[in-house]
Amino acid sequence: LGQFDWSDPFLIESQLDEDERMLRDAARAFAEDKLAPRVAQAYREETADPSIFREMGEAGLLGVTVEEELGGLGASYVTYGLIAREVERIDSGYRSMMSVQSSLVIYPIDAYGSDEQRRKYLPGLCSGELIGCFGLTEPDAGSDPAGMKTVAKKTENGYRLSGSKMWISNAPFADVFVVWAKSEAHDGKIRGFILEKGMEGLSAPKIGGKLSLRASTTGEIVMEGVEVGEDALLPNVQGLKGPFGCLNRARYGISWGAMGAAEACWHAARQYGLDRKQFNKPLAQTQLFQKKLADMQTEISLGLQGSLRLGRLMDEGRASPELVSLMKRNNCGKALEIARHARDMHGGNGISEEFPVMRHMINLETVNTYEGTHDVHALILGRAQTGLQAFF
Ligand code: TGC
Ligand code: FAD
Repeated sequence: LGQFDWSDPFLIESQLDEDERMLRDAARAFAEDKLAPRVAQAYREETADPSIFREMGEAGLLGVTVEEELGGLGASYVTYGLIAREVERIDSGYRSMMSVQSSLVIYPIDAYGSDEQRRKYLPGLCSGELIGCFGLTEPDAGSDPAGMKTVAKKTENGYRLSGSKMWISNAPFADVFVVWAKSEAHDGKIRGFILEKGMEGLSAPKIGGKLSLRASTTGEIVMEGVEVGEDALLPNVQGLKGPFGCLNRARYGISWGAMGAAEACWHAARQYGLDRKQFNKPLAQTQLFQKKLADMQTEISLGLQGSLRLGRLMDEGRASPELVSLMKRNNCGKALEIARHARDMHGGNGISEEFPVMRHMINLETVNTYEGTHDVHALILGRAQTGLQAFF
């Protein structure tokens, strides 16, 4: 039998190819050099530095699956997941900034856009010179996006959009807005539109007072009769499968990212337990502490192995949306539980910003809610195995 690697029991490292390892290492170096030094202050002051997008772009972390000619790397979905894990090891908010840009803005323009739209927006979005946001959720339509009220009315040369979006990552400093609306000219079907900063009637006020994901900026999108041309419509998709096609990719990335945050908490708790003595012995030499570490190790190893399998299936074009739900739900829920334990294992120090555990714990509350809540993904899986929908 082989050697046990406590930090990588399934030997995931040996299941990656050389390119995947190289890009993962570059992402890790970027996260440690550029993100880790800023995170405590960004979190405290609830500010996201928009120049992070350009830095991520320079490091090749945006739109990695897009073809090279349009600014991407033509890399695999496994690579995308590995990058999400490294970025979220520092903070879920930074991964959020990245995954919205890559999966929710670059992806729909690439997959559903015209050649002109792809050429116009993708190079700038991949380099981080342009910042994107994705507007699906509304004040009265969260888990049930089919209930959206935003409408696009036909005009002589295009469309007029009215409505508002809520809880939109990156919106306050976004240049490019991918917005979903019911289009009267298309029998009320949901269509995607690309809006640009500065259009008349378009504003994106910041949502302040967030107690979670404070290193990422979130806002509303307010559309008061925003006039766009025919060229703003994403021509190649209609219906909810448009936004859900994007969510499949983002949810997959989150399944890796949440495990990155969980690993950060696990490693921090292990080290803390080795360093801190109570009752004349290291905390790590107590049975309760070791049980918690064993549970963390087990769930993280299984979660990472599951995400890797899902990534391989995505690269082969064989992944189902339900499997994405299973991994997003499992890994977010498990990561949140792990972060709560890690916080506890740090004792009083666990509430200090000097240690990352409480920040991860609070962030993971959001990660467990957005992109489909833990319970909504349970209903998706329940429907898939009983044939009975229990949403309404
Ligand atoms: P349903 O009847 O199930 O489906 C309607 C149409 O959509 C298609 N579809 C999908 N297509 C591709 N992938 C998927 N995952 C799909 N899920 C559904 C489906 O085939 C159908 O197509 P068609 O052609 O037959 O019309 O729709 P429903 O209204 O019953 O949906 C229910 C439910 C709960 C599954 C769904 O609405 C849901 O998943 N709700 C959660 C909403 C959500 O995830 N919102 C995320 C907003 S974006 C965000 O949070 C970004 S945060 C990012 C960050 O900062 O990192
Ligand atoms: P609700 O749908 O009102 O759910 C409230 C509770 O009810 C949850 O526990 C849910 O599980 C439960 N529930 C709902 N329906 C059912 C049911 N049928 N049966 C049983 N229980 C149910 N959205 C975007 O479009 N773009 C973004 O960039 C974006 N970024 C976000 C960033 C942050 C920081 C946050 C917090 C949210 C973001 N969102 C974004 C929105 C996010 O996707 C929604 O918050 C999420 O989908 C849940 O919707 P809701 O908040 O309206 O909750």
